[in-house]
Amino acid sequence: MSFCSMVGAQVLFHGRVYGETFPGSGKDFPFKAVYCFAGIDGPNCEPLQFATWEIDPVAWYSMTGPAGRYTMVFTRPGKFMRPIVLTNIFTKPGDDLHRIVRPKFDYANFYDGDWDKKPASEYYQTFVATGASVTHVGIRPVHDGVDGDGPGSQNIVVSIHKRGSGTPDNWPQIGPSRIIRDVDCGGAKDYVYYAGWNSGEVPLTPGEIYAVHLKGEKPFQMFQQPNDDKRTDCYRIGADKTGWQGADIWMAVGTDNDGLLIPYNKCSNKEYMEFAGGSTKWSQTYVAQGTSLAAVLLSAAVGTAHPPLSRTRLRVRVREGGPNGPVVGVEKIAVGCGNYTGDASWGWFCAVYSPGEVPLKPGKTYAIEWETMETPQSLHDYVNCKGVKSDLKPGFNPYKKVAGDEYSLGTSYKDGTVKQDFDLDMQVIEYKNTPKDWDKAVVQKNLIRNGDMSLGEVASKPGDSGQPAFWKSWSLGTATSTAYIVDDMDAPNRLLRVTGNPKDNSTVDGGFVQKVEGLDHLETYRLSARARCTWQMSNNHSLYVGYDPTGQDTDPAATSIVWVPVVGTHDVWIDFVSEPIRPEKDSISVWLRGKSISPEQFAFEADFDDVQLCCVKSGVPDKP
Ligand SMILES: [Ca+2]
Ligand SMILES: [Ca+2]
Ligand SMILES: [Ca+2]
Repeated sequence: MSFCSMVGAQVLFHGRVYGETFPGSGKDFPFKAVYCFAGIDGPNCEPLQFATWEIDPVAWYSMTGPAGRYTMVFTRPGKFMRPIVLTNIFTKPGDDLHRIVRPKFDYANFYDGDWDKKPASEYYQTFVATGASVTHVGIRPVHDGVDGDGPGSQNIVVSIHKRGSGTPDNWPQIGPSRIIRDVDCGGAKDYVYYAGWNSGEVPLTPGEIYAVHLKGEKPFQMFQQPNDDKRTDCYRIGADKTGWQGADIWMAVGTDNDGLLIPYNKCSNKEYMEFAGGSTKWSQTYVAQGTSLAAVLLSAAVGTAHPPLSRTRLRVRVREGGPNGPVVGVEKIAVGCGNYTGDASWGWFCAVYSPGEVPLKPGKTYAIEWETMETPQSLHDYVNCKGVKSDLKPGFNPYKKVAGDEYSLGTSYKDGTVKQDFDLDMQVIEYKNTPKDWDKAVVQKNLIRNGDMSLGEVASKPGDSGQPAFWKSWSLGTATSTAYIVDDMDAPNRLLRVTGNPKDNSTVDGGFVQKVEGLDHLETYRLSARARCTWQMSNNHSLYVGYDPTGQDTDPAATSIVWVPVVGTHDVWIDFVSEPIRPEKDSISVWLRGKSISPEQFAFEADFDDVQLCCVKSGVPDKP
């Protein structure tokens, strides 16, 4: 289903990408230059894109586009932030969603107010695993200038070790090492460096203790946060001191702890090194680990006479078995995000997927095929900053993976068919679990109180209306009666009933209302109920379930109430499920309504039971 044809008011996504500076600090750490993509379901929507700001307002993002069901991806291949994926973001025209997004690390300490005063040749930083394998490590060496201009450029080897006996230098290594090249922290240079792994390369057991080992060619220093918390600590090896540091160093460790898998990761922080070659189409094969795609990213540039990446779209197809295999799932559109100088543009293309749009079989080979969808028509008005007019030639030039970051289980294909002996610089993010009908998934916690109508003083004799707990009755018609009763056809089940027989221009029109508080404007909620009526639904007799996103529960005539007719067969329970509802602030009121304007041989009865309001699941699926 595609909502892209909608016009009119658009949706605004904005906010920040923040981490916590160190556990318990309560201070936000800004994630700069993170690529944000938001895409609607289906084949025909070009994703929105943005890169978080590096200057004030730092870590800020802002995207607008048409309403629909969005999947959002925050990632920066080649940098240390573990990607964030949000799903089931149901939006309507005019929605304004200000959201702080936070990555979920196994270890994160970004404190730069102190540092190890003496250089060490090796550091071991311990962490407690919550995920199944390591994919991201970020480090930030420092040099205080006391001993000159710093150690100069060097390579640092990063490896992961599982706790064993003795000090961490005796712990066994898990998975392959990575080399971070050209680490230089002299003078004012205190950059962040990164090493990555594909999911599964460095397997972890959640709950166990591991250490990230850094070994330089020359002694170096690290930012650190001194603390007494021995749950994590740093062990250093150096001329001045070998032993536990009583501090945690500036480091981030991202793992498969979020329902995502990254079977094809960018494992080096070196970017934009060597071109693969200009073409209108490129493919790369890889082996899936998850059950459906979440996002695919490709590092590429476009020519000087071509519009920038942010205005360039690629069609993305996933082919089973290899570059000539059948297309699996939905073909999507990728958009670029990155750098633009006015006549040169490079960065990353990304297509985003909701769970199940491209189903995958773990262990099977797939080809990701990228093909430009630009045409002479879409290019013809472009003029670059040097006055060069578009050459009307669509195409793009991907970057190769850099040396030391080869992908062994696949390769690339120029023009989608000509096999190459190198891999494209990409990142593939998958969902580990793909439950059926994820678009309907809700958190199984009923936010309505007494939704099954089991609580209250039930009507005990004719003429008594009873009093259900937490529900208020309301009426707009003079012939309305409301009652809380035992269903005499299904005792001892209790339900709410609206009844009456309108005569002499009177009407039955009323029901029950409940206000639900403590909700979140950033979430949506589904309302469900069952309802039953003694007469066929018509202009004379009708059942409604209503909701008011303002949360008001005093005015049944308010235009803010959305009344949805319950449609079905009379004298049979009808199941009702609403669309996702977004509260204007922090509450929604739920309205049950029976209406009858025509006298009949016997009374109109509208029954309601089992009302639920449940939060729509908007994260990554956590179960199959
Ligand atoms: Ca500690
Ligand atoms: Ca390869
Ligand atoms: Ca009941």
